Amino acid sequence: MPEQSLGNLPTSQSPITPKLQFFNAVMANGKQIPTYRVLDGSGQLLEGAELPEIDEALAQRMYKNMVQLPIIDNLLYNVQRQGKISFYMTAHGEEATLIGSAAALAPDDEVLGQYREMGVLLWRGFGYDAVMAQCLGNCEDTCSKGKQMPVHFGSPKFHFHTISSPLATQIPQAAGVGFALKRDPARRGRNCAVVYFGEGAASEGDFHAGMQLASTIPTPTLFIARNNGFAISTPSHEQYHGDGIAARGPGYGMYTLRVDGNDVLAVLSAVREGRRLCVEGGQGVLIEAMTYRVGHHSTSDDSFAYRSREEVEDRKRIDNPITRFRAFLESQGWWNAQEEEECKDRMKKEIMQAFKRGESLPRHELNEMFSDVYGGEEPWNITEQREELKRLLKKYGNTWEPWKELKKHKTEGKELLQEGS
Ligand SMILES: Cc1ncc(C[n+]2csc(CCOP(=O)(O)OP(=O)(O)O)c2C)c(N)n1
Ligand SMILES: [Mg+2]
Repeated sequence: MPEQSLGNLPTSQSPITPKLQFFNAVMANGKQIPTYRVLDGSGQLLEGAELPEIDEALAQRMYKNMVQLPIIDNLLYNVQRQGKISFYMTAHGEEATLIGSAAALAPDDEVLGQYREMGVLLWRGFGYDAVMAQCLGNCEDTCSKGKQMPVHFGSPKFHFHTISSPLATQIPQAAGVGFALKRDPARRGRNCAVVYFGEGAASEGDFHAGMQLASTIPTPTLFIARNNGFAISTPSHEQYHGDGIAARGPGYGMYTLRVDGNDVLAVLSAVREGRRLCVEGGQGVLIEAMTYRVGHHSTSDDSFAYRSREEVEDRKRIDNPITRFRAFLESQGWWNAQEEEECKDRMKKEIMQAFKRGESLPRHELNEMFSDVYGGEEPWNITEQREELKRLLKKYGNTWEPWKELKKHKTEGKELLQEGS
């Protein structure tokens, strides 16, 4: 029997009901939001699923981009252990989320990442030398001229905004970037801002500020939540008690999708369609990619203090994003064992070569430490800090420990030590 209409309040479209009934779910019958998948756990097309538009060349490019990530990650993780770089974060387990989304975006969509999104930059052509330059902080680092911690990439050329360590700051900034794109006649309806963030970062107030801004202005901002199960040691079930991050999208009136983040083809389709809605509608869209952080949070973490080795070993195997996509490629006749071997050998050589080259280069001139920190005229505090360093170097001379560091810099700090400088 159809429910009798009791009308609605003058200020709302909400139908009036005599039933006192609280609700606590976005989906009907209290079900959780479904997870969109294209490939099953072993890389076969799921019954009823549609393959995204993809040809052999694109599929191989995506696969190669996924495969290179753990090779770089393993190298730089070990290099940190040797004390050659100060810090590192891997993207182990999240390769499909990163590459599937990168492949779905336009190369000039503005990306605002959290810190695990190096794969997006590499997809756009950043290159191994630039990765090494940033992580080593050598004289070729264009991201911040050696001023930032490793993995804090940034590239105007590749439309990748510089990473900030304070969590979630990129989220309202992305809504602002979306607004700027909307105001620019050359980019309106053509580009969006894309913001990546972890499920942990989504607990920050900035997440809500960004969602609200993109929703109400509205601005073409694509929100990609990487739900990898952990915020350092806090498991996601302690991070929220609702139905994940996706459940919040409709609260802001945003088109929302939850996707299997270990299924690169599902991520490709999801982000293509999400991007279309975002750019054509000039509005915010939310995608929650479900994945698993296989690696430790960072080189400063030992995750076996809060999760079992068995769990990690299981998750490396179950729905592994790389082996799953490889199985799909092989089933299409687009890849074989020989290509796999050659590809990995070549990448390992190229990555090691880039590291060795990067390691042999000096750091930027010491003076660069103080440049480009702020735009415009140099503020007094930077001038003061430069003078202080000059004074200390001159006072304590070359017996002082930091003096030895000067040798690692181009011109060995001479620009600061010269009389009258
Ligand atoms: C405002 C702020 N609080 C705390 C931290 C310390 N911190 C760095 S990463 C992190 C966890 C973030 O987890 P999540 O957003 O899920 O991203 P993931 O590391 O899982 O990719 C924390 C608490 C920080 N960088 N900034
Ligand atoms: Mg996380």
